[in-house]
Amino acid sequence: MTTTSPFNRLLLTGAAGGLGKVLRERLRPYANVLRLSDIADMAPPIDDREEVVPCDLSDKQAVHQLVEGVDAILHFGGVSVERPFEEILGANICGVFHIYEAARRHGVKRVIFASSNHVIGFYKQDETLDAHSPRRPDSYYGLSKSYGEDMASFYFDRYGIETVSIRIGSSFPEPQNRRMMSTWLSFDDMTQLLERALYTPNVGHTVVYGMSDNKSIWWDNRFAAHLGYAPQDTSEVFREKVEAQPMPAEDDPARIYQGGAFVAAGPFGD
Ligand code: NAI
Ligand code: 15L
Repeated sequence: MTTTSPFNRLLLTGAAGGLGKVLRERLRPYANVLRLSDIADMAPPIDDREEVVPCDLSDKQAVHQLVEGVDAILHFGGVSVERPFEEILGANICGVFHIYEAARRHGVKRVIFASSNHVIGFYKQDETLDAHSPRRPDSYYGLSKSYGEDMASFYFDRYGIETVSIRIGSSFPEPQNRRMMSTWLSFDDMTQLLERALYTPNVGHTVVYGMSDNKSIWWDNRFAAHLGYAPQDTSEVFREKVEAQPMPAEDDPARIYQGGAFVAAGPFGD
């Protein structure tokens, strides 16, 4: 039986980011106190139901202090696009380790991990995947999210810390191009998915694709059916606007690969 009574204290990392700013408001019903963290500047607390705690995810001791006293973690912080490996390493790879290790030491039992479609970005757009499809990361960024999912599995198997890894497609106010007609996740659907991820019992390590009820999709969420996620929005309402854009060339990765342009980023530092 699920409940939506608020957690005492939730931690949101990445609170200064695009999604973080949206979730700061939307997560309020789920926590008596929302602890907001980022390396970048954040707006000050609006009331005593918010705590603003700056933290660099690559700093193990700082993350340990950040996690003290929280009941669950929504881990959205980190580098969110393709960058040189060295930048991804501290924020995403060390960062996710620091989050799980702090969760273990402080007895936190649930993490929601903002994974990404870029863990499977090298599949073509005519392929349909589920959570058991072998990963095909399209970037150092995608590799870091793939590592984060493995970290989640390990901390569940070894320590019983449960995680819902959300392979977010494209969560923006509107789909910005043809590819996002398939990958788009509305903010309302994202919020519903986070509610399900926080409150569904016995999730173990569940991988779910974060997409709205789009018409043409590449992902099958049957292995996450226990979450009861039922998206209400669809990219269809934006089709005319999106299709007014020029069609990408036939050999454009945006038209071929699920990960779009990420498959062609880099190399760096030559
Ligand atoms: P964003 O780039 O706007 O936000 C990420 C935040 O993480 C930023 O505010 C940044 O300052 C912070 N950050 C970076 N390095 C840090 C560090 N070392 N220590 C502490 N904080 C650090 O990205 P967005 O779009 O808000 O995405 C949020 C999360 O969701 C990211 O983890 C991203 O990978 C994931 N995601 C987002 C998607 C989307 O469509 N918006 C799609 C797939 C995944
Ligand atoms: C992501 O993982 C990124 O964080 C976001 O900025 C978008 O690029 C999104 O994927 C996407 O694939 O559209």
